[in-house]
Amino acid sequence: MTTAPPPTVSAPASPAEQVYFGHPEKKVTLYFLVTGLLMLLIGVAIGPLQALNYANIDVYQYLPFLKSYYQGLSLHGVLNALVFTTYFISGLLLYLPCRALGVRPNLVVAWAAYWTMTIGVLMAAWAVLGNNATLLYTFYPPLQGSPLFYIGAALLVVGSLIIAVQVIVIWTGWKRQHPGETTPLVAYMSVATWMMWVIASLGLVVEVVVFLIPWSLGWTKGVDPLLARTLFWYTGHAIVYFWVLPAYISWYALLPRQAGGVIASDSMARLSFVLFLLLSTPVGLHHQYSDTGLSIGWKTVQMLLTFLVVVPSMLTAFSVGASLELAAQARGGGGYFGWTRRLPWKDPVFTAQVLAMISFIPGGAGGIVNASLALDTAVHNTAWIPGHFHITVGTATTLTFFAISFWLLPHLTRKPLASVKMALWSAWLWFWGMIIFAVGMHWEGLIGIPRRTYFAGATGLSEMISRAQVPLALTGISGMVLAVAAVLYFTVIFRTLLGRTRVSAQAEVPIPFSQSLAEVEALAGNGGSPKIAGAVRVLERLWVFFALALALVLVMYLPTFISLLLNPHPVPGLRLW
Ligand code: HEM
Ligand SMILES: [Cu+2]
Repeated sequence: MTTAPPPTVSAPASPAEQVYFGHPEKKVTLYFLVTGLLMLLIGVAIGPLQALNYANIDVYQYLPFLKSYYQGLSLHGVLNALVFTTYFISGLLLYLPCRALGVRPNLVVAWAAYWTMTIGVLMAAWAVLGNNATLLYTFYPPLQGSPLFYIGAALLVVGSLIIAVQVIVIWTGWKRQHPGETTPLVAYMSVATWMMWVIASLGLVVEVVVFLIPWSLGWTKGVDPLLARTLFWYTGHAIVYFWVLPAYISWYALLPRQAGGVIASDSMARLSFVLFLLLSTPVGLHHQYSDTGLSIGWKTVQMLLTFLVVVPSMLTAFSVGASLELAAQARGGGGYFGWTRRLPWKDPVFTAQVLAMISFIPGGAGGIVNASLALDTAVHNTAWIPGHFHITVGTATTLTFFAISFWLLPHLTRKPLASVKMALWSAWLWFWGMIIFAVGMHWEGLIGIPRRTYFAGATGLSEMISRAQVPLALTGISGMVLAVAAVLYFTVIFRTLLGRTRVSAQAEVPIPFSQSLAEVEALAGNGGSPKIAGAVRVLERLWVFFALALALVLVMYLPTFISLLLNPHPVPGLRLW
């Protein structure tokens, strides 16, 4: 990047306006991303204290603004897993598909989504900070929080759905204007992700709007906990794909160019997204193996469907791996593993994403254990579970979003990344911190150490704790490593955002849309395979797959919901904190 002075553009007056000139949607994107990162900053600040709690070091007594460990844990889980991700994804999956299609989004709608979300988050934050919604991020009834929390959560989801609808509408408009053309890959994957989220978010919306809000306002006397949990996990499993698919978009379609190569297989990428659209939602019962009152038959069927997700996951792993090998070969690399040395490891955008992918390997393997009816009983509600999701959403997604922020924030603001070195360090430390964390937590889980436990106040665990000294210490240590990683990361981000240098329009960091191998070969005159072209044409019909996904969900869930609705067991709310 050079630091040449901005070019003389006549229309806009201030340098900031100049940056958005031609692409005003950059500003709303920046707001989504930066708000999301601020939420992550607050959420992550509490994480190391929780980790110290596992090492039996109680810092909570010195924090007057937190009434309990569980209030802190609620804030941590909600802000990191629900709020940060939703903001970041909404900004990213609005901007990328619009740029890929060359269409400008309706800015009034985009800002309406941003403010809907923000008002919601402020309401929910007010409730949690006031200790009136210490519900953990799963907010299971009969725990009952302030209505502000539930209304805020609903608005957060509604905001994301506004973006979903906008992107899908833009894409259908584009299709009408470009009959017979294939949707650019990034736009295709974004639309598939949003379609999945439209179906998947239904459970949470119904749970909150139909049941929890009226109940928390005192309009209804009770809520059926099992029905609420089933609606929650209907969304709660699919939401992990809402978190991870944006990372996949980056790995499949942006990383190849960032590594200096091409996409190994465009059609494989499309196929895997169609499979995720079909398979993400109808499997939520695998979170409820221990819930009595649900049919073991449906649990088993959904378990088997869950295992099918292995197929698109493996497609992703091998396709992305092949893209990286192609990139390394283009740089002169060769051999079975020797090629990896030729990759641009000094670039934090690249390295953070590869580390994110590596963390996803044990993450996925652990997921197979969680999804198995028999094995899950050994790890259910133990420290194993947070161990698992910190290397999936907490690393695979979060570290990929770090990588994206390292190029996208400079792209949106034309401000160069403040420190490449510090960015690299933050990525490596986050990776190792989370690996140590995961080793500690999985190990504790196998010993039987429960999750969601304030050790300073817990009784009856001493025998178990005495057997888990080493892993508990690892959790504590990882918290300190992660704290350093977070400080480095946010220092780079704030120094970048507050920096004064802006590069010229010509020197703007480009959006790294990658070419596919087939495209490159076609351009070189070698032609493409007609079979692949036919497959892409079939996959292009996303509405058909959307309808199929909806049908599959109905088949997998309707009998369970009908039986729950016919046998209601409403209970009044409890406040245990
Ligand atoms: C500095 C980095 C982080 C540290 C040290 C950390 C530490 C922890 C610990 C020790 C727990 C378990 C607490 C318990 O069960 O009692 C936990 C829970 C959790 N963390 Fe993190 N975490 C970090 C970052 C993240 C990130 C980036 C995400 C998601 C994007 C995340 C999402 C969650 C969620 C959803 C929970 C569960 C909350 C609940 O049980 O209600 N964490 N974290
Ligand atoms: Cu799941």
